Amino acid sequence: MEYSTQKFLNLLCGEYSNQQQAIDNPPFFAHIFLRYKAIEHLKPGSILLEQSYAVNPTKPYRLRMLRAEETSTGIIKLWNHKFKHPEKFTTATTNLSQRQKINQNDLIPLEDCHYQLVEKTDGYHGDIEPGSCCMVRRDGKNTYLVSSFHLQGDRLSTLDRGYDPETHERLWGSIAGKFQFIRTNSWEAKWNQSDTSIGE
Ligand code: CYC
Repeated sequence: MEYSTQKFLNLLCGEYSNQQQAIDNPPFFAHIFLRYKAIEHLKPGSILLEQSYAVNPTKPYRLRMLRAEETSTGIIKLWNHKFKHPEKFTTATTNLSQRQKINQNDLIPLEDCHYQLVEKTDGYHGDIEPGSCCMVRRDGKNTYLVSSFHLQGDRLSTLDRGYDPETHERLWGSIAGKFQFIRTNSWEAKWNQSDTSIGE
């Protein structure tokens, strides 16, 4: 893996909470935990992302596999995947034996939803790859995603919103701006295989 990708993943991996924001602004921001955990036995750069509500931390509401890869232009690309059976991996971020059961066949690539990250003087900025249109079906409607991500030190902020393809009206996502997380715990970004391995 490229040094810059490793450096980004070293910073990213860990647990995050937006507790302060949820306390300050309860009607607009649910209290959420994020966990980014290396999946040690998969290809280097493979990360498990878990999102859960603090009121129900053992039942994540979203589970994704992100795979980081550096492009020739120095941009870090994150390939996004969902799980065929997320209910099989609800404790996988913290439970090694459950995590070890994840294999390539459990994953579904989310086409046109790849992310890209650029390092600037004030940290890492990310969004959906330019030119791609990530369609998200929610509440029976198709929407296109507009998303942003910023990681600087122990602060991570995200904004995900879905819009109607015809009217461009916002159909879901935060009304009151970005979710603002603080990293509460850091985890190693380390994989079993060497970088040159072709294993998945
Ligand atoms: C959707 N959020 C998405 C999608 C992407 C991201 C790519 C569409 C594909 C998918 O379903 O995964 C965001 N992907 C990212 C980001 C990175 C990445 C930021 C960089 C690490 O690789 N999102 C949040 C809030 C939470 C939220 C904490 C608000 C409650 O960051 C919600 N994201 C959210 C929802 C969707 C979504 C509700 C629509 C898809 C769904 O229903 O799961």
